[in-house]
Amino acid sequence: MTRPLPDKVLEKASEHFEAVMRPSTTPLSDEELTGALMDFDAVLPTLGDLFSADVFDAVGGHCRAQILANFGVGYNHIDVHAARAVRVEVTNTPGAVTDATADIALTLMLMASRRAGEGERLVRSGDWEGWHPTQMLGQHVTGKTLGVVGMGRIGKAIAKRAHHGFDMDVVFFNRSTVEDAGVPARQLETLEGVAKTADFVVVSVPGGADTHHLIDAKMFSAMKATGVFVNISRGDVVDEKALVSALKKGKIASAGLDVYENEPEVPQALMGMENVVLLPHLGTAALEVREQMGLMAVDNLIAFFEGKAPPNAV
Ligand code: 8YV
Repeated sequence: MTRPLPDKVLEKASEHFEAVMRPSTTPLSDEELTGALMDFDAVLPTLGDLFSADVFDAVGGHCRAQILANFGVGYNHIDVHAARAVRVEVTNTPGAVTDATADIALTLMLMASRRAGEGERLVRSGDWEGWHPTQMLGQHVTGKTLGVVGMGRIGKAIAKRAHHGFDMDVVFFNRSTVEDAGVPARQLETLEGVAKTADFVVVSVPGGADTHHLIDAKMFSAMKATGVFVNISRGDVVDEKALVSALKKGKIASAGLDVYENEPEVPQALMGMENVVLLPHLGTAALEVREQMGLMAVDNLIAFFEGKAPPNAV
């Protein structure tokens, strides 16, 4: 285990394996990445541990690891093709992350549209001069249109919350046809269509080469000037420079971000904007959720070493 994980995860892993938990919270160094593959039968990595093709190359024929049981649904930090080439199985933890990540999407939608971050800063600064009828007016949420980019498990959970909780209409873009979005929702043919129609655009696609800068200047130009943009997926899905420029030029009204292109770096320009809500990748940051993710990763290891197909092979 490459990072400290909740106690329950180590306990369960220790019932089945000789489990070692690395005490550091930082990503594995290059040396540690190759060491993990050469010295352990299985690795339970997390976001930030870059198992790139170069790492697999460097290990060459000395790879002892047979499986990388990723802690998290997103596995764009693991080169799955390179892993397969040396017969290393890769698994992830879908399902465990869905509701918590959707909750953070709604948190960002509400905070960005109702100016909650800005308001909190005002109170804490001691400069609040009291209520008046036109103080800090944000945008109404109920009844607006939500545009989801990527209608997978998390996209559907976001749509469900928006539809049932906030009477929102839902439109979405997805590369394949989605027969059942779980709530009444209209699949649009283009990203631009979603940008033009929605009051809130929320991105919930996997990261990696296929979706790199999927959200670009063209997308922001197509959005309404009152539009709220939210990203809870991966930072590299969004061209951050284009986002900064769209916010500066008033092409969109506000943004809520949980993820960034080069975490933990956040563009200085975004830090200076009152209409941007910035969270430190909190998508699944709740104890029960992190326990569930860890237990699911361990279940994958157990199945694998019992000679069965791991339930969440990617
Ligand atoms: C996790 C996430 O905390 O599951 C994911 O893909 O983005 C996060 O919420 C992270 O991946 C843990 O490795």
